[in-house]
Amino acid sequence: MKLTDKILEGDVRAAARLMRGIEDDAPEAIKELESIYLHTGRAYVVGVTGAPGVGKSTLVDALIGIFRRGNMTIGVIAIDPTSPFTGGAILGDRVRMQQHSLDKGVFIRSLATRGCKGGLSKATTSMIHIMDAMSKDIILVETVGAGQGEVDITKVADTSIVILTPGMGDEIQMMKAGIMEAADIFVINKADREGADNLQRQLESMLEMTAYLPNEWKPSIILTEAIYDKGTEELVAAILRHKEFLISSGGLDKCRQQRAKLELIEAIESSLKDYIYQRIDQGDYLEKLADNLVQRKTNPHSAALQIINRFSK
Ligand SMILES: Nc1nc2c(ncn2[C@@H]2O[C@H](COP(=O)(O)OP(=O)(O)O)[C@@H](O)[C@H]2O)c(=O)[nH]1
Ligand SMILES: [Mg+2]
Repeated sequence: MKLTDKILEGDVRAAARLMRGIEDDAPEAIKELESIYLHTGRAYVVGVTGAPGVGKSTLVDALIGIFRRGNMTIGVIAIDPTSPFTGGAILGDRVRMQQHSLDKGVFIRSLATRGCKGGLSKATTSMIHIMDAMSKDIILVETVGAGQGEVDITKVADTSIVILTPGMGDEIQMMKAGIMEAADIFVINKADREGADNLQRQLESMLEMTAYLPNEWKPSIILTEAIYDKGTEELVAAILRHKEFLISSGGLDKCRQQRAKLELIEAIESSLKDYIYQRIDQGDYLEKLADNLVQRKTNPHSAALQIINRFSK
């Protein structure tokens, strides 16, 4: 039986094997994804973003519990660029989420950020497709930061959650990173700590400065205490409200069209690169052009155009 068929039946080992292949950039795995893709488009993707230590994993863990009680199946992708696969944070995530490890309705996968030639955003998209094909209803993607580094989670998530905590000064950082526009839901986690009200007021006044049209989503602000499972039901309600909004406003279709276009553009770029490299590599064409660059006989942009002209004939 083909790997795809097994994955469609929910075979966890087959899925893990394909994911490993994707991380290794194995050609068979990439081929397999072509058939996987045709069985995707059902899952709802929720991005959970925030600085290290704000409580993303704790919150994801709580969300899994609530969604499972509602009989939804869950996929989790944990990405942490600061630690390798066996490193502290991810190991911690594993241990924390272990209570769900015997639950067949939950599939958790950490994504190593090193040694993935295809790029992290491509790998993340592939993981999402595989979990989608496994018929997971909700896919939670935990990632540090947005708009910085390789993974721009807002590009792959239907609902983007940005987590802040009182008194960390990350409010300011987040605003700088342009994260304000990216959040569909703001979570103030560790609301048991001093300064939560203050942070809430800051966020509210920032949102008030933005003029939202009646057909636009105004981000929600939810206070949580993830370790005590407080505010988490409210967060799930906010996620479902946002989902309903996207469906009724036609935003979900638009969002998915944009995402498909983005994936197409990425595929064009990488196919084109492969195609040209394969042909160029047969001679010392690149070396000669590089020599010309060193001697300043040409510039990289013109040299690139020269290559494109040569291969478009
Ligand atoms: N006081 C308090 N601590 C929390 C809360 N949520 C998480 N933590 C703690 O914050 C630390 C970092 O949590 P973690 O989920 O690993 O953060 P991540 O790096 O964003 O995934 C852990 O020690 C958690 O127990 C909360 O609501 N209140
Ligand atoms: Mg974490």
